[in-house]
Amino acid sequence: MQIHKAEFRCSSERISQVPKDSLKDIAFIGRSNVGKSSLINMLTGRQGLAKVSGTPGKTRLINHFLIDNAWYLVDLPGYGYARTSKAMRSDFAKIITDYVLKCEKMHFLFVLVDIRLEPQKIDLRFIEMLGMNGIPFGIVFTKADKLSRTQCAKSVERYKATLGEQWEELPPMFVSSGERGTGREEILGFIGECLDV
Ligand SMILES: Nc1nc2c(ncn2[C@@H]2O[C@H](COP(=O)(O)OP(=O)(O)OP(=O)(O)O)[C@@H](O)[C@H]2O)c(=O)[nH]1
Ligand SMILES: [Mg+2]
Repeated sequence: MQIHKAEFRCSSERISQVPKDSLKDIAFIGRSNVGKSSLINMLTGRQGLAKVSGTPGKTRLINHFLIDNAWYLVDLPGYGYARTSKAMRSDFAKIITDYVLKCEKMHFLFVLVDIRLEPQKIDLRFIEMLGMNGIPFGIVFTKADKLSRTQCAKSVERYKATLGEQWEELPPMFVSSGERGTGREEILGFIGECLDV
């Protein structure tokens, strides 16, 4: 699948504010700073479309980007950012869980994890919550440019082994680099199948 046009549509503080059309959302979630916004820019080929920052906690709202007038890419706030106040953090948690569990537009969710890290409790807990609630999701490993190909493969195997302890079926997995454009075709191809376009 190709993306010809990508435009910012709106930022929502709560799910009652998301666009009220019947177009489907493909959303991106993960720990703060994992590379959600960078991945959206890489997929759309538009640097600067989603705001990227070295400071964690940059994305604070549900951001809808309209793609080819046909579907949305959705940039979500990161979870697990320790340096925001407790109240702020629980806000993040609510906005995320509300969107993921209750928003009817939410069609497929990519959970992003940093390929350099061993499986993190917070991600595993989030993935478990998705599984329990029957939310369709896949995993995107980010920042693959920071490791060698062999190290990347090892990291993915380690993740599969960890998830395999709990799950019979593994979710689809993709290796990506926002910097190098790695994984673009695979992820877009998968989204195309998912949207049936
Ligand atoms: N080397 C490398 N750096 C990356 C990659 N993706 C993101 N980064 C860097 O990681 C930092 C965070 O990227 P963002 O895309 O803003 O991360 P985010 O997940 O949207 O962060 P929040 O909005 O704060 O939750 C930035 O400094 C990016 O340049 C990647 O694939 N490779
Ligand atoms: Mg962001």
